[in-house]
Amino acid sequence: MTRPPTALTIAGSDSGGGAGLQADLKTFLAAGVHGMSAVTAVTVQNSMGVSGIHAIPANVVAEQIVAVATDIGVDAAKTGMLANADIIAAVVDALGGVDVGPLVVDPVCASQHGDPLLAPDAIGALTSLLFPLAELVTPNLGEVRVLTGMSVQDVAGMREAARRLHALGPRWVLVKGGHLSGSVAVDVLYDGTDFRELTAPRRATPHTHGTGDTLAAATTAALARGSSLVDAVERGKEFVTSAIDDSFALGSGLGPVGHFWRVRD
Ligand code: PXL
Repeated sequence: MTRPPTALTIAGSDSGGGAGLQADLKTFLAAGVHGMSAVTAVTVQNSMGVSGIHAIPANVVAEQIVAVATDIGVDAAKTGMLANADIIAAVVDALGGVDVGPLVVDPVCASQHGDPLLAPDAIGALTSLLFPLAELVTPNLGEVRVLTGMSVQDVAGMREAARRLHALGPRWVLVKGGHLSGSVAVDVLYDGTDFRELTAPRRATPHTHGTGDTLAAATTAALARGSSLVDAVERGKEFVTSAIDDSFALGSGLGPVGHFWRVRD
């Protein structure tokens, strides 16, 4: 077999396996892409929440990126939990010296339980250093509030948030409206010129742990396989919508989306 497409996730470990780099690697597998990881932090976590966070030394994060990019090659990359400003600076430095293809930045700030996954003083580094390197950033409305101060209530607000985030340097912005109400969930995709609305049915399930990571990972996998940005986001949405349909209870708290709906026989 010739070398398959490759994708790199720069993200934290979720010991419960539903989110973080575990979600990313499962999604890469389901999308037919060889997945690689630069671990940024180890979280101690189960379905009830996060009880510990151990950040990896920033130079070790950077070394993982350089090691895989210089030998194996990276067709597309994504970032998830980055933990602190030192790690963000080291990631930006590493990405300046190697080619990882298009970069998807999922600006992870907190877990679904509200546990912080990014130090509050790292927001500035995220937006000023990393956003300009991004092909796409994928904030949910909670992250929009942290990043812009905006409390978005409707699609008009999502468009304004997309405008403000686009001004920080990414080529595309996907503002995810999953946390608004209504029977249909609307996401707004913006490239600085045109707005596109992507819709999906809203599912009534509490078991959505890992949704954002999975969308960003499926989009990254499609980019690694050569899709255009709009096609990649549409494929990402299709993948995560089916994964939400396939979500399940696990432990006694919030269960994960089902990453293996496509690979199960
Ligand atoms: O879903 C965001 C996320 C990202 N990365 C890690 C996480 C979570 C949510 O819990 O644990 C490691």
